Amino acid sequence: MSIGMGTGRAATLALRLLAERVHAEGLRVRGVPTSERTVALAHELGLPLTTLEETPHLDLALDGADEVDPELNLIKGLGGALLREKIVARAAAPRLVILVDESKLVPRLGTRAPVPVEIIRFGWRSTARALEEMGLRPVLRTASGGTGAAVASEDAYRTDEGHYIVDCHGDTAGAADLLHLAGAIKAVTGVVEHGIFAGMAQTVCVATGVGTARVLDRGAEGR
Ligand code: A5P
Repeated sequence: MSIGMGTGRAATLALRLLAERVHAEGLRVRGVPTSERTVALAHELGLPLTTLEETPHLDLALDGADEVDPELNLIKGLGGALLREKIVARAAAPRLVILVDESKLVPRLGTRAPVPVEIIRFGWRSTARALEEMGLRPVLRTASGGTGAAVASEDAYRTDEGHYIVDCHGDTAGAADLLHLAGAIKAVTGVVEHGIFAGMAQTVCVATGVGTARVLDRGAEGR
């Protein structure tokens, strides 16, 4: 199988378990990693890699999420890999399998997490201002973990593609209009991608305890 390899704690656990089976049972898999961290992990685990150029259609993508709503829409990107994650999820469509614990389930997206938005570095303050004019409160993500408008851009977090991320707080919980919000964010010049994954997850596995999980599936009724 060809597998999209996510980024973050849940994806790391899944890849470690997958590697055990690859080595014990001789499963034949190859993966497209969603970050340089996952590239390093795959090398450490001895999992073979491929690229989307070699393997444009994936059988499955495994990843975590920061929030999951009742329709299985997601916020992703607090780990900083949302752009590659979304490209890999699209290559695996519709087989995006999300692994979370119960703390990630929310009634509406934006309940706890901001919406991460990946933007190009050139003119980033103007891009952030355009997001502000939409009623959002974008905060430049820093490498050091500090926040606030006064943070020097030298300390800005850089994605694997060399972009910045602004975490958008504010009234993002209006999930009734989620697609509109996602579209409006994407339409801002300077925005590369946002962390709203609407209608992309087919299955969400929710860990409910040690060794137990329940599975939420998007069925004919949308979940
Ligand atoms: C990485 O950019 C994110 O989308 C992660 O997949 C997400 O933040 C979940 O990560 P954890 O499994 O570490 O909570």
